[in-house]
Amino acid sequence: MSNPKTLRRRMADRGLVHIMATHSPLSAVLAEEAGFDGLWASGFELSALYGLADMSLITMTQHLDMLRAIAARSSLPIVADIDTGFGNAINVVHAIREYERAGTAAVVIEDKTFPKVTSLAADGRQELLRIEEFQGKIAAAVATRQDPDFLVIARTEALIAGLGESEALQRATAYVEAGADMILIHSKKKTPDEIESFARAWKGAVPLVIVPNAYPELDAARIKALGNIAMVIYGNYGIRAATTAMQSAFRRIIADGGVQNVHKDIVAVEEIFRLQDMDSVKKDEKRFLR
Ligand code: SPV
Ligand code: MG
Repeated sequence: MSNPKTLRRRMADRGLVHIMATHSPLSAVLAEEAGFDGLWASGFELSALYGLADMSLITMTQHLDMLRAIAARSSLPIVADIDTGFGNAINVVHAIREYERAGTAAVVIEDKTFPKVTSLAADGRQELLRIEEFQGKIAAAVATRQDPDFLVIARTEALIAGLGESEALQRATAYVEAGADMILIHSKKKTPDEIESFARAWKGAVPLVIVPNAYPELDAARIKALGNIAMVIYGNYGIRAATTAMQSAFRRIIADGGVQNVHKDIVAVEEIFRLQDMDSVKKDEKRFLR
C-alpha cells in the first residue's frame, strides 16, 4: 500500500492518528518502536537540530535530505512540514513534486508570508497571506500531486496571528474550497479553549489537525470528544526530550568529573548498535567479506 493510502486508512480505522515529531532517522526509529501512527518531519525540530531559529532558515534541500534519510529507516507514513511552501505557488508546485517523489504521505502548508516566523514565540511578528493567494498555493499543491491519496493539509495561522476565530473559520473554509484535504488549526494559548471553540464551530467538510504543544492538557480523550479532529501532531516533543536528556547527562559528567555515574543511567552502547541495525551488517560481513 502507498504511504498516503496507509495514512488515510489509519485515520479511517482509528478515528484519530498520533503523529510524532522527528528531526532525524534515529528519532524516527524510536517513534516507530514506541507505537506512533506516523511521523511529523518538523521544521521546528530540524531548525533546532541545526541550532537555528525556525524562521525559514533551513532550505527545502536540507529538509528533503533529512526526510529521505528518515524514510529510509522507518516504514511510518511521513507528514512533511513544508512551512510556507518555500515561496509562492510556483515554489509549491516544485516542492510537491519533490516531496511526493521522496515518499511523503502528506504535506502541511501554512498561510504565513515567506520568510515565516515560528508560531509559538510570545511576541512573534506574524504576517498572513491574502486568502486568494494562499488558495492559489493549495490549488497548486492539489493540481501537482500524482497520487490522489497524497494529503494536502492547509494550516491557518489566524489564531496565532491574533486575528480571532471568525477569520480562522473564514480562511479554513476558503482553503477547503481550494481543495485542501484537512485543516490544521494552530494556537499558542496556554489552555485548549481557543482550539476547542474553533473545533466546535467548524462545520466544514474536512477533518481537523491540531498540534497541542502550547496547551498540553488536551489529551486524546478530550480530542476525540470534539468529534472532528482526525490527526494530532506532537510537535517539538522529540527535540525537547532529547535536549532534556542531554542537558542532564552533560551537566552530570562535568559535576562528577567523569562518566562513572552517568554511564549506568543511559542506554548501553549495545542498544545503539541495535538501533543502527548492526546485526544485518554483521551478517553481510560474513556473506560478502571474502
Ligand atoms: C513544527 O513542529 O515545526 C511546527 C509546530 O510547525 S510549531 O513549532 O508549534 O509551530
Ligand atoms: Mg513548523
